[in-house]
Amino acid sequence: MPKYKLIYFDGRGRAELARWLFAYGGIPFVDERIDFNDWPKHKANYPTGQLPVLMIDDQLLTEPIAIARYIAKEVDLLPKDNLEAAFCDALVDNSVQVKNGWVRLG
Ligand SMILES: N[C@@H](CCC(=O)N[C@@H](CS)C(=O)NCC(=O)O)C(=O)O
Repeated sequence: MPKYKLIYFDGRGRAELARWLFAYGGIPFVDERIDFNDWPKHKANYPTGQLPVLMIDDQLLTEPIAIARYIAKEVDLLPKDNLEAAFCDALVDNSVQVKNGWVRLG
């Protein structure tokens, strides 16, 4: 099994889904949290200048939903049937749109 390190700020936010999926699968991971006050020192080290990122051994994966989809596959939560999997993607994409609208209002 690869070594996983999830890097985010000290909050739930866009990393919590990944944490839940690791917990669901019983997969150990390093839950590294950066103090937001220190963020300006770190920002340039990340390809998109944003968090979360997931280190998979020495490879770096950006984008919270891509990270969640990857872990969901690793813990065998995705249907094998492509159409069933597309229904899951549609639900996730729709909930992201709802969340984005809510964040904009907040
Ligand atoms: N591209 C990501 C957004 C990631 C994001 O906005 N991360 C925030 C924390 S929740 C961040 O890194 N903020 C610090 C910054 O932009 O400098 C998505 O579409 O979900």
